[in-house]
Amino acid sequence: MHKRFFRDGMLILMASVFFIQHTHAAQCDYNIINDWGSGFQAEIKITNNEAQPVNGWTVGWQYTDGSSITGSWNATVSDSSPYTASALTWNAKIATGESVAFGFTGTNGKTAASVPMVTGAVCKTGNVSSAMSSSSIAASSSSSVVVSSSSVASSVPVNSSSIASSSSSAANSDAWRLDANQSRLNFTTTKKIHVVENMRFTRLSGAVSDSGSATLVIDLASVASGIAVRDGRMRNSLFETSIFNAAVVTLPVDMNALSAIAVGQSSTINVVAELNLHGVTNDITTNLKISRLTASTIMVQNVAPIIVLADDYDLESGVETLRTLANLSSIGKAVPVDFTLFYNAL
Ligand code: UQ8
Repeated sequence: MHKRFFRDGMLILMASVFFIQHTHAAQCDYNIINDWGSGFQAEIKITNNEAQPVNGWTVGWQYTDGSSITGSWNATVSDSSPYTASALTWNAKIATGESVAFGFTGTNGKTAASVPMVTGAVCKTGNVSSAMSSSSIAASSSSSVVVSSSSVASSVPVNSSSIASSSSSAANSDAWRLDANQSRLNFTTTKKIHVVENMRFTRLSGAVSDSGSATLVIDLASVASGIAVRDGRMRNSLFETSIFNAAVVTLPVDMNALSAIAVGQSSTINVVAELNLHGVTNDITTNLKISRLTASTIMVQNVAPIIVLADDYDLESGVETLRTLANLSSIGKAVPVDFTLFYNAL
């Protein structure tokens, strides 16, 4: 009898030790970064505000308005709703006081982005931090909370500190939307030292919000190099589009400076943008030429090509794989990028 009591007691004790060591308590926030009516960019941020480190995480969410995800980065995201996202090896561990965020783009089911509840064993604590965010407390809850578009309209976009600080109290409705048919984004590759080729991405989307948050989403699966076999190899072996399907550029824009440009006039501005590519985010400091073509159309161009180094985005082994596959003596890892983007006023 005593023996059994002792054994059961030990089991309970062991179970609680296991529970204490392996239960993680973090806050899971769903933040809309940009919403351009037909589509959105959002992130889920997991903040570990407990004493124990988080070792691995999976979160889930569901849209009740028909929204769907078209691209993601920094997590493995399932193909269809209800969505689940799990950690990659490099962001599985979240130390006490630290946070991990992963991003995604999608198409809106209605006319504005919705904010679902984030669920998962890791999401133990939380509170609603802004009208455009939801935080989750329930590991077992399967219902979604959707914030209506009226409350979304009065809230603040959350992104990098630079964007957040430039938009402290403004609404997040779109001011300008990318004209995907007119816009172009090209890059130039070099192989065998002297062979230079122009390539491009054919699917772009994006917007500039009233509060001055600009987003450009580049669908990496739309790479067009002029050779179909090469496109497939670049998708699979270089960009790894099954994991990182979009490259995302975000930057704060001074909306007063933008409205000061008269029709027929141009202005050159210096910007610090963030480029998220292949799971890595780096700053890009560059000059952009903005031309107001009509009252409702602007054109944004690079003043000089932006040179993207494959090594800076963890792409060097992919370039090496392409070199081997095509039996080439060399492929250059410095890639100039140029673009002409058109935006229409909303
Ligand atoms: C109003 C206002 C101001 C709004 C703001 C607007 C706004 C958002 C502005 C944007 C501002 C900004 C700062 C934008 C930044 C844009 C950038 C920099 C975007 C990044 C785009 C990107 C993802 C570029 C790709 C980068 C990269 C490192 C690519 C690597 C490419 C390489 C090296 C490819 C190698 C190809 C190759 C030679 C393959 C070999 C090959 C193969 C494999 C093959 O199979 C084959 O055929 C059989 C061949 O042919 C024979 C081959 O050659």
